[in-house]
Amino acid sequence: VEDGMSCPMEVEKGLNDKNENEKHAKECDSDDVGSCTLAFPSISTADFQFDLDRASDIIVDTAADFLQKFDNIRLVLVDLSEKSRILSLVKEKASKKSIDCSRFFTFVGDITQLHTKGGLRCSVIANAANWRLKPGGGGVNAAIFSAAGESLHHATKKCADALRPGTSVVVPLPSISPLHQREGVTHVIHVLGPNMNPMRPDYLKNDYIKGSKILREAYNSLFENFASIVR
Ligand code: AR6
Repeated sequence: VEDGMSCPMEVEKGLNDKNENEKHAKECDSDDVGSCTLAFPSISTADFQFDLDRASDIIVDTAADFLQKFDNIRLVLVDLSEKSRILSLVKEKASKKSIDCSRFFTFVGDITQLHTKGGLRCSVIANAANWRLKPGGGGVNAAIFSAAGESLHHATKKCADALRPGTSVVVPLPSISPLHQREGVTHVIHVLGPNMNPMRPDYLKNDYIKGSKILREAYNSLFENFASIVR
């Protein structure tokens, strides 16, 4: 359904509606759909302080390109609050581009509780990681490592020691992980985006030419890695 008009996205309110959550949850309420759905947070836009307007352009562009290349997959951008500005921007821009909203949509909720709290099945979730791939820190990284338990830490170590900005790594989540058991998450993809926060090491000093290139690479890497799991 390449028709943005058939999806009233409530963009004019600027808020992210609960009814929309429920609608998408119903559409995704099967294991088959869940197994080809990637849920991801907005990389670099909180702790790493990347500009939201630029980030939303990059998310919509890279997602649209990816959806054209692969059938039968879904991408879901998740954030915690109904007032999330990044969700509103992405919704507005995706709607303007007439992206099929059954294959790419936004969702309000905790990415570690999408099934139990949101009724949404997503077997693959992305993490906005740090370069050392260490648990904790804050944001979505702390939430995912804490919900997944020790086994994610061990599984991650087997796959990689560190990440370069703009790259990602797939980690199969052991079946003993509570995140696997409770939420049906089979893989976590750690992604390292560009850092624009002067209080963190290696920040890009407001260089948005470099930063945007790295964020684009990060999403392309995430989506390609997701495709390699689904294939
Ligand atoms: N569920 C869904 N979205 C979330 C959740 C959650 N549980 N928690 C946060 N978000 P951030 P970054 C959203 O700061 O900017 C860490 O310390 C949040 O609102 O997690 O890439 C790492 O260790 C925002 O939209 O990631 C790194 O050092 C998005 O997730 C550093 O932060 C990303 O926010 C990475 O910073």
